[in-house]
Amino acid sequence: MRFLSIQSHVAYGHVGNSAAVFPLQRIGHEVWPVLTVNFSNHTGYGAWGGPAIAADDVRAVVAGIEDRGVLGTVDGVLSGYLGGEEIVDVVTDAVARVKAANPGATFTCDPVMGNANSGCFVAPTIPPLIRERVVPVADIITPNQFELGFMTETEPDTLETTLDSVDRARDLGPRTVLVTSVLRPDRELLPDGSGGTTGTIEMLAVDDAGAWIVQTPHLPIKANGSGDVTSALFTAHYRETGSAATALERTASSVFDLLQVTIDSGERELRIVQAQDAFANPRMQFAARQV
Ligand code: PXL
Repeated sequence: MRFLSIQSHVAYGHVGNSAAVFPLQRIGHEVWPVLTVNFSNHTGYGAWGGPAIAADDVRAVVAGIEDRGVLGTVDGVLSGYLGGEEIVDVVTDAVARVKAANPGATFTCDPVMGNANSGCFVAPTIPPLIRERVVPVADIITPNQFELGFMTETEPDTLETTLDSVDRARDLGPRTVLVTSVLRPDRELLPDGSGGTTGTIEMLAVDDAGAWIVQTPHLPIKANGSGDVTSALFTAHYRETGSAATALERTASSVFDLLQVTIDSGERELRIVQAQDAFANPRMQFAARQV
């Protein structure tokens, strides 16, 4: 498949397209990265060099692709962190152009706003725009539980309330929702392999065919870019198989192993290249359960 991926680029490290492109390529897909920023590193360091790309320049890149006559061959558009209001228009305009040329193409919006620990970390104007202008034209959305709550003006915490919030999100337009980090208060503990226990984290996928959940140990790492890899892999596997359950299992398997490889390395940045086998041949160590 072919993906038009409108996301950040960083020279050092792995977020945005610098996180999503290689895993997609490694599992056999063509990716056309359109860069929204050209930074030295992700903003988690607190300082960085290089420019945000002006919205008109991002638009010109999409227009140039359109002029080559190939926009109709795109199977999916991906968007991630949206740095400014103008970029929102560029993304929705690109989606409209791709869909006009190929009505079967899908748009995956990762509604990046923040998380339960940090709260909102985008400009305050961005979340309402995502909810009102971007999510309604998305086919697939990949919020974390915090973003799901903001989008739907709910406070999901248990499985039941999270499923309820997903239904509301689906009423906004997208038929497929991946909730990337369900931290329900009543979640189970798992044996940690050395006599103790470890917390768990869940991912939940819902589409017209049903709802599935997968549970993994909660690894002690907060890695910028892991959500970008998750959204990209889920989209690719979902489009390839048509099964939310299979896409969920493959994605959970690959991302868990990516995080474990990263922890083992002691490095701060995701070990995207070193973990490539986890993308190409997911171990499928976690089974999805229908809920
Ligand atoms: O992972 C999302 C992301 C996208 N773009 C930039 C970022 C981050 C996360 O840190 O810094 C520039």
